[in-house]
Amino acid sequence: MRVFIAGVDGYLGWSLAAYLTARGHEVAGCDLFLRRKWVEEVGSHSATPIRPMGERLVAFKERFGQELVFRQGDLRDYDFVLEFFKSFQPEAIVHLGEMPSAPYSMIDVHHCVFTQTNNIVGTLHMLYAMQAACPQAHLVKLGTMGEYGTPNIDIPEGSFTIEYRGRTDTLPFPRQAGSWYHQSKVHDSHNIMLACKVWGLRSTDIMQGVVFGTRIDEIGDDEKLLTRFDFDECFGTAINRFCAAAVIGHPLTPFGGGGQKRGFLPLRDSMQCLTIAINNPPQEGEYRVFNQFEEVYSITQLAEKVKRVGDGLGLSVGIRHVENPRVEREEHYYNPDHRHLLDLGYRPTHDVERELRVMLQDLIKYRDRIEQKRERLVPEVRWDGTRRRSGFLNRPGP
Ligand code: USQ
Repeated sequence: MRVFIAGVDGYLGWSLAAYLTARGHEVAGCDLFLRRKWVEEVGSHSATPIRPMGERLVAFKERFGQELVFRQGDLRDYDFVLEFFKSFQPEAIVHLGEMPSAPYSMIDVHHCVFTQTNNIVGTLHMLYAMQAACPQAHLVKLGTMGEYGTPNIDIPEGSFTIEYRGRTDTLPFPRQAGSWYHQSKVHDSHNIMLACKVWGLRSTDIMQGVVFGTRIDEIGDDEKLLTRFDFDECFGTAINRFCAAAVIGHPLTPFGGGGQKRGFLPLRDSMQCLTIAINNPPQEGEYRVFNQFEEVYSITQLAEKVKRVGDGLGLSVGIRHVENPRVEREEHYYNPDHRHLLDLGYRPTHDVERELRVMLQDLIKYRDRIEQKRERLVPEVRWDGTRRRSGFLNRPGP
């Protein structure tokens, strides 16, 4: 299949290009290298050293014997998107080209407005370009489990059937995002839903949980092919940050009480799920939603897991709760469905501790790079728009 990946230089995009090419798909992608700039802007770098795209592409061709068709460009430039779709004629389009950080979007008015315009305009351009150049293609759009928030009832996959004043309908489940970033994904979902309805496009909107991991097998041991691994407060996700902290002897930092629950999945499972979605397109005009995660854990449970595995490797891992810079529930009900991918054949990696061991062993090699940015492990960006380093809480660690 011809697969187009927007955001192919990123954590998921680069991994997916390798995963799909190794399975015989023809892959093209674009990127504006904004992720590299944002991480630099917040004073950090990827723990794994990332090569310039030119070198990455040469190493890619050497490993897979097939080129990754790449163009640098901006999804906010409609002509760029349209022209690429016209010439490549993708059968599947995976949209990973968005600003993905909740804290970054909360920094100030400029970061909020940038996040929403960048994400929403880019998605609208892709929808219009699909309609004009490849209306039969399948859009696989990365949304987030965070679109739903943490309601006090079960979370279905996208929609639910509701009875109101004696009448019944199947409607989108309410979205209650907790950051400007998550809210941008809510707006995207609504826009995609409309494009499917009025133009007959087909799309899978993936509500993905928090991803963790340093590698997928397809990338092998060539350092030039590694995907990025962020651990700063904005672009590092919880488990990835905990693993980076563990290898340099910095305490793991559950925010507040640490009872926040989320769905998590390893990078290799994220690749498996996206590929299943690509291989099983919806019908013309169909907008469908997959909740994509392996299991639900609380932040405290995760910190305990990282500690157990890290201690087993001789790392002596500490856990210290810090003041929560976010506005979020720290104790709540959380029970989202995730049947659709399992029905299509998703086989989850149940051995999270094995995955954590691989991650810690990989990161030990890059201890010096993490140590250089040690300061970035404690959060500063607060949801009320101020900036202040969170203090450690006196609460005993678990
Ligand atoms: N958290 C801590 N300590 C840390 C980092 C995070 O307790 O050092 C907590 C946060 O307060 C939050 C939870 O862990 O309750 C998850 O935070 P996160 O930074 O790992 O994830 P989040 O901000 O929700 O965003 C990430 C990705 C985003 C994706 C989302 C999926 O950056 O692109 O959409 O995960 S989900 O969380 O399911 O919405």
